[in-house]
Amino acid sequence: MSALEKTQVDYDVIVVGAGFAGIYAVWKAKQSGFTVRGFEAAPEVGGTWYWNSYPGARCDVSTYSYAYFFDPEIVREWDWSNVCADQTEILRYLRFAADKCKVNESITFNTKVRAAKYLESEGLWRVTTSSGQEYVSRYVIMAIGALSTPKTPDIPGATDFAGLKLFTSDWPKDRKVDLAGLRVGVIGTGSSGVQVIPEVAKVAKTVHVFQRTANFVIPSEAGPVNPEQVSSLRAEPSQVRKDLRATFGGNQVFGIGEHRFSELDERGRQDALQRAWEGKYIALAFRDAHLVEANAAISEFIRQKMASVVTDPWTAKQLVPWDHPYGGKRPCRSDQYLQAFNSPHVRLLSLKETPIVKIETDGIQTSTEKFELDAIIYATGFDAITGAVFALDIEGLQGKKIRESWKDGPVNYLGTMVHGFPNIFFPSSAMSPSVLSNMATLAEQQIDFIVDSMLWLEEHDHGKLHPKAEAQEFWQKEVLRYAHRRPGALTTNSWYNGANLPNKPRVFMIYCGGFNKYHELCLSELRNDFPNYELLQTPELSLSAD
Ligand code: NA7
Repeated sequence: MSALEKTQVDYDVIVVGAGFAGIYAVWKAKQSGFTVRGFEAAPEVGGTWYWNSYPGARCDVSTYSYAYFFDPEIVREWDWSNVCADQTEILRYLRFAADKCKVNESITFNTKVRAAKYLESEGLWRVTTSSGQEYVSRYVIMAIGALSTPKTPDIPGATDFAGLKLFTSDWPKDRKVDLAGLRVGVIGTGSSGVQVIPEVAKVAKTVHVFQRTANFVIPSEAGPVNPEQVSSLRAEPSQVRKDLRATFGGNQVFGIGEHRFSELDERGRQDALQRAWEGKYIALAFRDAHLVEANAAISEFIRQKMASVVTDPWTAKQLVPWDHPYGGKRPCRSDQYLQAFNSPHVRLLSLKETPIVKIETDGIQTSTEKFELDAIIYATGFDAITGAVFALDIEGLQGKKIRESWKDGPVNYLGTMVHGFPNIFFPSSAMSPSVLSNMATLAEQQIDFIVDSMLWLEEHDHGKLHPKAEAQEFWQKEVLRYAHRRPGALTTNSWYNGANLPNKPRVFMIYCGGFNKYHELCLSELRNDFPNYELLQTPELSLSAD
């Protein structure tokens, strides 16, 4: 009896996760003639937009780009209420898209995948859920997200607190959280903290914000949608899709400065900065905004703007990020965050000056003061990009675990496939344009690349594909080469490079060569029969030493 006869294949494709990428993956794979099963830990679709349901949660990429464009009907039938939609609206949108594409029937909800093991002699994957059920497939798409494994609070006494403990990354869904009249502490001032703090300040008796590192906070692009813009998107969605893939960031930008930094005198630079501020394109105030000197001018301009909003001089100084350039950490967007600190019941604590000593049953003790609290909100971030991969037990050729392959940091080729792990794909993961691009555009582009790769394999005797070790090494160098060019990428403590977790390898995990370039590289593999990959036939023959 042959190996193939021994193991029954349940599905051609297993898709793990039902966020932006997972929903599209299930649809696209089905459309392409594959049998598909999706697994999702949550009770419904949404991914990030399901879990992060804290008050104030909002996308800071505009809905003109942060949306699906594969289906003209979705584009034409959905009306966004805001240029930057909030979490409730994006979740409704994803439900709508999933219904429209009839993907729910192909997804098993409330089911976490625990492990995926490559059955080498059969060339198949065995996927195990946390309840122990096993399914065998020929391909696996790990659409598990880049920011889906929250960081556990690493503060002494965190479990002792007897009051209300809330996490922005897992906000309660079964009840309305009422913070009215409560004394609330918020730990963390990244995008989630910046968004939740003003909302909490609207109802709480007091808000104490425990800040470890200040972040750049610039005005939001949120506001009423422009009907003309919407009409133009609806006219030819497939063209929009193409156009987005030809941009540097996978999104439409609000504007870009007319001149290079180097062409202008000091007066001209200040004028350009002010124009960009008013036009909401401050990050692109100059044509060469990516250069260190231009970035330094942009950073300084934003610092001044931020400080000017806050009345109390000490608080203003603490809220301004002096220790990194703009873009070194993920910039936050809000029109209410800095302003909230002008309210008498909102107080900033700088953990650089007075660190938290411990959390106690009734509050937080810093090195100088005790704060009695009714609720603590943790907005402390994620084990970004690699966390979701390591949360699974993934075993490839010759029993090698992905944990082992990635022990010094993630390695892959074109951000989707890992040497030694045939026919398993990782969209939205490490070494892709990832979180420095528009994740919705990326989801569609990567899933197209992945499904086209699977179709190519179908035409090549159902072979198994994985990148060559040398292609992976090349890509690692390429990611680093572009990181060197990005101000602050290698010098700032950020979750972009693993610095937000102790013992995490310090590796910059995002490809910054541009979405357009990335897309072209993917297409070139498809057009040239995957020159940087190894095609294995069952039984597997080789795994290059790495
Ligand atoms: P972030 O951006 O990682 O922010 C987490 C914040 O929590 C950040 O200010 C951290 O300070 C702070 N933090 C983490 N651990 C601690 C401890 N132990 N003590 C004090 N402060 C701490 O996560 P977000 O959820 O805000 O945003 C993630 C992304 O989600 C966002 O960029 C969007 O893409 C959506 P630090 O900077 O590490 O000093």
